[in-house]
Amino acid sequence: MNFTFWDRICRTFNWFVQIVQRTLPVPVREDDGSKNIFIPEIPEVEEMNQETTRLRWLWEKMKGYRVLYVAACGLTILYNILQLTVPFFTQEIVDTFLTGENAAYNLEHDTGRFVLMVVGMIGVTFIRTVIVYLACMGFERVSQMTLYRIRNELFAKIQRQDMHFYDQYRTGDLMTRLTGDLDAVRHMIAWVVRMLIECFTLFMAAAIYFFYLDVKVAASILIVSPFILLVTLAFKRQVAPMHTILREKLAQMNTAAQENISGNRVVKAFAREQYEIEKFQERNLEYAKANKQTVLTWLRFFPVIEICANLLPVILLVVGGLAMIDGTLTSGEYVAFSCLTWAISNPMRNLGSIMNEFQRFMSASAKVMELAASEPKIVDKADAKDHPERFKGKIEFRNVSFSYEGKPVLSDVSFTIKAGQTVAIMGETGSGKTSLIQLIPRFYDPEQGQVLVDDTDVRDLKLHQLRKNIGMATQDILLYSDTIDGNIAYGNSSMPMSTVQKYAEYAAAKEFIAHLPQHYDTIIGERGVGLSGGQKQRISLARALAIEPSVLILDDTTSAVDMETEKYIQDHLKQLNFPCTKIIIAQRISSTKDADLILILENGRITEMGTHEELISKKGYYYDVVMLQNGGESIG
Ligand code: DUT
Ligand code: MG
Repeated sequence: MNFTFWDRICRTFNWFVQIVQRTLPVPVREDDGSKNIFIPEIPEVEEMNQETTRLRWLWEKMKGYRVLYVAACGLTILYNILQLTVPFFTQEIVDTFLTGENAAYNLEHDTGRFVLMVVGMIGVTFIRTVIVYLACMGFERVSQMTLYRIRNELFAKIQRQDMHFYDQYRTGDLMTRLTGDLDAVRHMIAWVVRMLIECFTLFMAAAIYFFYLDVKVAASILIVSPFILLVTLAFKRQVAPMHTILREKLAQMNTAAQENISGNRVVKAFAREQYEIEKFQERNLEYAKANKQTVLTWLRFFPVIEICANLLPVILLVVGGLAMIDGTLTSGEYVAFSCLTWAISNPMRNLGSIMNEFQRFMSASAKVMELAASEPKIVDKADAKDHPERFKGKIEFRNVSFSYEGKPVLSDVSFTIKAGQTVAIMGETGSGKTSLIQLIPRFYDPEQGQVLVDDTDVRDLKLHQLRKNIGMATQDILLYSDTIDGNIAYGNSSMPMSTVQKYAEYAAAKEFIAHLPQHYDTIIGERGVGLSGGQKQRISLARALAIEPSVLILDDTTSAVDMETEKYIQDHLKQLNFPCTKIIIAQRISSTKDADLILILENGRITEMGTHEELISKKGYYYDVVMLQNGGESIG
């Protein structure tokens, strides 16, 4: 009988080994129904290194909550060990009071002990519930607080990034990192680790107890566990790249949704709703397919694990039954085994889900860590000069050349603007006007040459001090969904209302604000929805003026306002009650003709430079523009 039994075990072993071998090969090409997803081979050592690095990073982020976390882990171990008390009590009750030789006698004469055991069982269950509750509270608190900390850190990181970063990352991808990816990190702290400890403790405690009860039966039951471990490890390897793909598909879907929602006006203008719906459906389908692929991977392993888990009661029935017939196992011990087979099978079943979530954490944490580690290229020098006082506003470009990712935009640009002067920049679209002014507040650094403010290279100044002195109304206007007052006072939250009103008047915004339902308290929509293009430009101008900057940069700020309003704004700009150097990018001669200096940019080079009169007499680009705008007559 025994020989047949072990023979069967050996045959089962061979069968499992074959299944595992069949599931192990990587790399493989998985058919997702539309296109193949290539699963790359990940070197084992590198995989282990990545896992340690990410877990170490997580541990680092849990600083301040580590004691609580370890306590929660300890409580998890404790309540799982306490699970064993139930079969222990059951075994005692069955053997002593229900099935033993003296069961009836014991029950009659030792009722106190019987009651004590039943009460003990209930008491331990109650204590276990309290411990489970405390452990869950601990895990939740640590995970939420760690998540809160990481999210704040990431947001601060994003805030301090430079333009290169924003050129590189898309909003939808960043949003995925701040939401879905971080949730996977939280899940790791709150669920994966807890389940891992739970499974391990339960399994080990049950295994030890099994061996204490009967070595042969215990060994027979536990023989399947190494297979489960192998199968789970094989699954973990195969599912790892799936999660990387899944996460990418989610980010792509989020990006599509975000870009579409923020660009909804363009969609409507071109009646492209159906096209956009189909585009989104495509991304959504890709994400669903990647999800399905991941689930299918699990489903290939699932039957093996399920068969193993379901084998346990059968093994117990056969081996335990035989042992009982042999008289080496009591009924109580059999019941104890029976009560605890779930403590072996459940961890086996759960291991797959745990590995799945662990791999989700791995791909998500890679994205989060990448963001956390990214450093802006444009930062303060270690020995940056302190310049707390107001800047005078002298600006100089010395042989400046600049390019975007290797694409030349400015070449050898040199000019000087004295403090308090007004300079106009003109040039064809794409000639580099916006790029040029972006070098002054160091949105980008030049590749060659120097940009100097008050005779100091901007790279030697403190970014914060430099930018505080520059008021900018950008070409692409972004207003916040806040009140008109909040938008104008954006540069300084404690700005008095009188200042807000004064600069709204300078920017010719006073009148239309007076017609808004709540005047300065009117809340405008995202990106200034509810205002006309010209109104938005005027709020943006008022916002730049309100910080009373040393250098005022206006990039096409009056392009959408009528000639009369533009004249009004120009007049007010001439009479500002604070010293200010003005750089005005404009296409209309009316905006540029009174400037102290006019620069003409062509293909990133300054081709003309001088006053209105000087440039007229040059009869170049400026002269042509003047003639065009005045119907063939030059204005003096
Ligand atoms: N460019 C890039 N990447 C950017 C921005 C611009 O490659 O992020 C290119 C487009 C263009 C050149 O740089 O060929 C100059 O662009 P800029 O915006 O400086 O031109 P502009 O003179 O301000 O044009 P517009 O009058 O249309 O505002
Ligand atoms: Mg521009």
